[in-house]
Amino acid sequence: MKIARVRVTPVAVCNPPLLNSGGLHSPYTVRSIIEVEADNGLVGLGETFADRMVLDRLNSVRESLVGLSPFDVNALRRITQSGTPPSGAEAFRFMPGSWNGNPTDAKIFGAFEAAFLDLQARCLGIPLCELLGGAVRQQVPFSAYLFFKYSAQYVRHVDPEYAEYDPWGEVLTVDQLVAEAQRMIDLYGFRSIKVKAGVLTPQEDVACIKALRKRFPAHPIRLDTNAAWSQDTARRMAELLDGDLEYYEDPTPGLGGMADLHLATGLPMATNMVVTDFDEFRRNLAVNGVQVILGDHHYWGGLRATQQLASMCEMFDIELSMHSNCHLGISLMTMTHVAAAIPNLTYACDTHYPWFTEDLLQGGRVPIRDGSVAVQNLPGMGVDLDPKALAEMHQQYLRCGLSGRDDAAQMRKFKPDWERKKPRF
Ligand code: GKR
Ligand code: MG
Repeated sequence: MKIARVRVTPVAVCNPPLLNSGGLHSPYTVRSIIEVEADNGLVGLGETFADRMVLDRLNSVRESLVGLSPFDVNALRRITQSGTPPSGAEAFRFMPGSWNGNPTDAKIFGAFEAAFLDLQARCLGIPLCELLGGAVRQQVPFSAYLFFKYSAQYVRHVDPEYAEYDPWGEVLTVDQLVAEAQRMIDLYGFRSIKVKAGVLTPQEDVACIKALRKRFPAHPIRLDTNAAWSQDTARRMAELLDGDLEYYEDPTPGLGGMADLHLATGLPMATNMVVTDFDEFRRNLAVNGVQVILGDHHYWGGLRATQQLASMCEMFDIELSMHSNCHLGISLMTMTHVAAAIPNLTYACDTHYPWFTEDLLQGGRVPIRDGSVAVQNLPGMGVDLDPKALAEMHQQYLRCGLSGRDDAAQMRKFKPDWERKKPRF
């Protein structure tokens, strides 16, 4: 069996005005949808970033994959490693204020590898997680990912591209955040909570955690400022938050800063900012900076690399959670299958999925029930593309004109003097 066609389609999905310490989400998030079609007609799916540099690299290797066996992942690795490494200036931003240093090759390989593995599983007629070693859980838990946000009504005065539909409204106070949590938990049944902090003052963030703790006493809560707090602030807030947090996610910049904070507070430090590849993993071992790593197959180099990360975490007594960036259902199902096959991924995974209303899957959006996504006994990741929805979201991509993410620039449309500061408080 050979690969007959490879399609990479950039799409844009409507994004609400979510805030983080790096700025404001734009009205659209761009994603690349990958289809790897075998000569038997089966199609493996993948989804990844669509920032210009990634999209160009995906397109530049796409044709070279035609004729390969979908089982020949080593050939895929050779082909995706042959590109020119990006210069520093080309490195793209994929999380607030952080220019990811890990090689683009890992993102390109990982994007196609996920689709290759999905295709392999479809060819074998087994679920993707079975190919990955078998499901250790049939229901993969996710967390309620809370964001502060502007209301659509407010942002549309400046940027009418934001969708009018906004059932969440403005979320800029403690009470509004608790109401957001309540709504998200009522809708999806989440059993743990993640708060994207670093937007309001640290004291307000702490008040939010306290209010959430009171309202949802059984829900573990994690807080993530994306390095918006200084060492000193993070230490003082840790004292106030004593016993309230499941883990402290990127409270302060740098691996060294996280190590000092862990030493000072004893709290488990978690990251998706300072340990993002295997080199950084090694550096972390030397300083014990973080005790929880958020894996993410989109930039760790695919599904097998995520499993390799899991094994290394197990070997070195590091815990594993899962990072999310804005994504659609193909990413959600890929995350679900790899998480289902990793025994030591014991935390609920992050997901942005509830923040979107669109998707491009046959049968509509992926259901999240009781806070979990179910692994279905279907070939591959168990979902198929709706070609009409794909075409419409591709048109949306062409119309919106975005080819990446710049939360700071978007924020400056509202606050012209606003600057990204790391740390801010
Ligand atoms: O979507 O604003 C956001 C998040 O802040 C995202 O960009 C982060 O990468 O979710 C991520 C995180 O956990 O840091
Ligand atoms: Mg994070």
